Amino acid sequence: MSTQTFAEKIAHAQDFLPINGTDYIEFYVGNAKQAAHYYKTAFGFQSLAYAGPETGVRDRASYVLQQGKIRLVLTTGLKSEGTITEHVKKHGDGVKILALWVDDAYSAFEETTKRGAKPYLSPVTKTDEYGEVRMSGIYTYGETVHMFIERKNYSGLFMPGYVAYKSDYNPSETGLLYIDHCVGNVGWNRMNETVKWYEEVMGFVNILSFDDKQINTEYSALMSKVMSNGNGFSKFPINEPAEGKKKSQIEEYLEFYEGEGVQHIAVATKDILATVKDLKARGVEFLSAPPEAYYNMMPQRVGEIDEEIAQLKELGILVDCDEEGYLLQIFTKPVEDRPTLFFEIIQRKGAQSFGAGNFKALFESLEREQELRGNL
Ligand code: TYF
Ligand code: FE
Repeated sequence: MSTQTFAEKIAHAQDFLPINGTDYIEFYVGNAKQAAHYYKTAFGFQSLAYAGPETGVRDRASYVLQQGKIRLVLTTGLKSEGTITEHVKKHGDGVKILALWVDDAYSAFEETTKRGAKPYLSPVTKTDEYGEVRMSGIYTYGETVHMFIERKNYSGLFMPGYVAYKSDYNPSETGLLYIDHCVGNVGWNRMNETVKWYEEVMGFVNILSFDDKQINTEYSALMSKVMSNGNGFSKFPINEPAEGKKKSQIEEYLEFYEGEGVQHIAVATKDILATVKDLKARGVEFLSAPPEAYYNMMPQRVGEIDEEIAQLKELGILVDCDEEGYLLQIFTKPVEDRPTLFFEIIQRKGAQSFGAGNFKALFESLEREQELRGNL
């Protein structure tokens, strides 16, 4: 382990692409109305904005939900033909767009495409009575897209083209605050290329790496490298499968998603005990708790923590530490029938790492599930 702090590691990042954080995450799904209901009911997202036939959009319907600083857009195609429906046919429900809040969407497009990014959307300015939003987009791994959103002068709910999504059904929030990181799974031997892409095209730096020796347990094999921008607001770990005793969980993802894509979205809370209790009561399914031994070892492994271990154990929450502090995390089961996208709930207490010390404990339970699906 390096002794450099997180701040020292990201100090080398380049600043041709200033990013203020995640703007929104857009899912392409088979039924956006039901997906919106699920994210409201199960995760406590609030109704924000809507676009669809009622607002003059003929080919799609999009529901925008918000909680803390997190915005989710759930989009479905309304015709058998079209990019949304085709995306869903191939990948199932999944993340299409990781949108980044930038200072300048035009320069973001120019700076990244001149460094080799494949264009998705040339810069456009959209206006309504609340001001203007400027946006552009480029492809990252697979069919996944980074949109650049500039909203300096915009006071509307979401962006031009959307109206208020009014609903009488408003379940309470669950304490989700912001996107901590989003992880991508890439194909065999695609790690180096992808890391180089984030370095060269986005000006990011590689702040952490785990090779297949560290993550090649009896249970799974993968490599992971974390890419971060210069202020740490935008963090994209990348996973590549590795050869192991059994089929890598990353390979299982690639088969079922039929390509590269977003593996998990990590959302931050400042009270993981309350958040996870609430999510469980609403029917969110988490990976099974690690074995008893994991919690017996915890005082030795992570030292003193604020939380009661008995409570962590009851909820199956994992703890890991680094030189700067500790973190608490837990992973949901995949949120679709294909074993693809899942969520992570994370609370940081100083630690800026990602829980590598939990890999083995997690993989044990992940692969208990993989085995049940007959894919081991
Ligand atoms: O984003 C990441 O890289 C971590 C990976 O028990 C991870 O979420 C996976 C499982 C685990 C700890 C960390
Ligand atoms: Fe994570």
